[in-house]
Amino acid sequence: MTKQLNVGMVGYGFMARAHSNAWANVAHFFETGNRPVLKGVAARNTSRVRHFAEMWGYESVEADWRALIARKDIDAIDICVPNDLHAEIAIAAAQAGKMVLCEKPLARTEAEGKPMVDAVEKAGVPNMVWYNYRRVPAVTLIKNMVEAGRLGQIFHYRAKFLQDWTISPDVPQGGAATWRLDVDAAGSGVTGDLLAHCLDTAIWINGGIASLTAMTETFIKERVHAETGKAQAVGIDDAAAVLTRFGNGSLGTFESTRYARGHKAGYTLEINGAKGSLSWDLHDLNRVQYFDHGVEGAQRGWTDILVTDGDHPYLGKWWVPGLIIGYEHSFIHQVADFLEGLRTGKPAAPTFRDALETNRICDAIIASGKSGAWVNL
Ligand code: SOE
Repeated sequence: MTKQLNVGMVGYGFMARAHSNAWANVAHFFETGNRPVLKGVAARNTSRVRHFAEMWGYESVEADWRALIARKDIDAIDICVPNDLHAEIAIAAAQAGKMVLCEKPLARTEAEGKPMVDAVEKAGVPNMVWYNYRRVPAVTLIKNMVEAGRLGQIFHYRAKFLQDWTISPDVPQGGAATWRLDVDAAGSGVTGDLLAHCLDTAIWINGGIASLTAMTETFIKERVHAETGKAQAVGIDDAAAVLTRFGNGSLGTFESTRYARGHKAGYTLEINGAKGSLSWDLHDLNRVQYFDHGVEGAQRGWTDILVTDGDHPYLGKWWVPGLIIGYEHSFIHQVADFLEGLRTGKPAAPTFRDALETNRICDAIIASGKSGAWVNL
């Protein structure tokens, strides 16, 4: 029998739209035993949150997230606000016995994330962090192929996430639209915002990172703060380049920046193993490039796999082979897995505890960027 699962959203920005779309649509495509209902949304800006509620069909609005958490008719709290607010909301939600879903990164630092993990585990409430790129079917296919041993021993994992929207010194820091540039709100710059995605996918596919060294840079040292109107030192990393050694002996290279002119969301990854290579590009997200060294010499070459068939991950629930899907589907898949986890009792990853590891790696990157030293994890 299908149960109703009442969702309480905190926030109304870009990520709240991506998550709301997932909650609203998941039950049309995935039978998970739970039908999410957009029950309430909370934010301080009452006119904006009312407009958001109307657009997405939320049944009610609260001006304070505490009121949303206090409500008996809310089952799950979904946190889509700047990183500095994650911990307080998540801990309060867990203590009130709600399921808690949190936009990535879990927290600004590992130290801030630890009590969040403790709170959800103490309360025994289902929890998950929205690292959505794991659920792009092509990325899931790569994970499955690596796990099945198709690449053999892994030598290299390579990933980058490139953007270009902060190159102008006129972009402010802080405030609703540009809090990602304010170290107090975000915790870090590209490391926690972009590289965290690459790291989450990497440790999921290739296992844990044993040690790393990083170069980080802040190209623009001062920006006006949107809230005070005053120029203030910039505390975030604008770019990061990282070398890692994985526990399985392979080498990793990671890069993220908001200063790669022409790149808007250039997330790419590649893995090289003894038996083959696999690569993926977010801008062509339905495809996997596969080199199989096992193919007879004269026919050996890169194969372009269009990941839209019914036997590809998640695709059996969508259209017919050949019809592509997009960015928003990764969130629908994540919520489908979360609901499936409720049904089976096997929690969907990454849980808060899983995502704390990504925070730990991000902290090491920031520390190494300052010291120039290798960090053992
Ligand atoms: C930043 O521009 C951003 O929106 C990230 O915050 C998201 O996590 C990433 O998926 C796309 O870029």
